Amino acid sequence: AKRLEGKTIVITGASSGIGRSVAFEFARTAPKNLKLVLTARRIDTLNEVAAKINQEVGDGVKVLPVKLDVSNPNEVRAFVPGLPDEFRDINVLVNNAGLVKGVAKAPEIAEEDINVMFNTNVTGLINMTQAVLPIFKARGTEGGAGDIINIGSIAGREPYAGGSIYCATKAAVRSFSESLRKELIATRIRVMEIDPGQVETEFSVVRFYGDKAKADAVYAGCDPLTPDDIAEVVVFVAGRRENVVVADTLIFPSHQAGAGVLHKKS
Ligand code: NDP
Ligand code: 8X3
Repeated sequence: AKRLEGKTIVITGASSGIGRSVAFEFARTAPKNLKLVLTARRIDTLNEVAAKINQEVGDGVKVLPVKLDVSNPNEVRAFVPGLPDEFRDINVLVNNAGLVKGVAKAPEIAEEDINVMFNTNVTGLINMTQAVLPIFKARGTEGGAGDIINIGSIAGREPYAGGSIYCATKAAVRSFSESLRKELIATRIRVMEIDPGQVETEFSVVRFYGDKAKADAVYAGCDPLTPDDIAEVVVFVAGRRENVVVADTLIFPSHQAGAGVLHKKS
């Protein structure tokens, strides 16, 4: 907790699921002098998350909700300059915002779905990273220069039918994380990737365009991870000693051993 004290943490996609849990977990772990910048498109939901965090941990944590669509390059460009001074000295960026749309197979995949997945999961993540890196680089080569934590997926390692675009976006995240770590070798900036398996969030509801019954069927007979399970890992890697880079992690629930390799209770 001491190592996180006084840090400014930016989380994308903090209105739901893993990102929301990451916000709570940072606040619980370092309830004194932490600054959290919570971003997503649904600002009302972010405001509720911010209020709940302060209700739970008190006002030692300063929470700033910011409406931000990471798939919109203009909004990303305006993000850092638009932050109040006291929230601009960012230490950790958690690139979590992401989504899957549909289970269509080529050549039936909607162009709109292809674009929204790539623009959010890949271009959005890259643009956010580039927006924040100058702040980290200005800290020079001292330890603790800054952390980029990218949320990938098992889907980026093991592509599956009906997920070609989503899987390709997560493979791109993985490739970008690895290149970036190499590009930043002369700095003390840490690039860390966390790849979850099955986590029950709004992910499947979004995949099935709001059809809750179809989303529930994904988890029937399964015992999926909770978003808190992943949040604990995110906060763990951010809290390691400055010279420790948890470069790469893969986290499954116990009934999963690959993308779509799930043991379901009948
Ligand atoms: P949720 O749907 O519950 O949360 C997704 C979050 O991303 C929401 O807060 C949403 O906020 C935000 N988001 C979506 N599009 C944008 C955008 N254009 N700009 C800003 N924020 C956006 O899903 P999860 O919590 O499961 O997903 C979080 C990450 O975890 C994703 O990258 C996902 O790919 C990854 N993941 C999920 C797994 C799972 O099984 N659930 C497994 C492996 C990885 P809003 O709608 O308000 O913008
Ligand atoms: C989500 C995991 O396998 O459902 O990233 O696509 S999967």
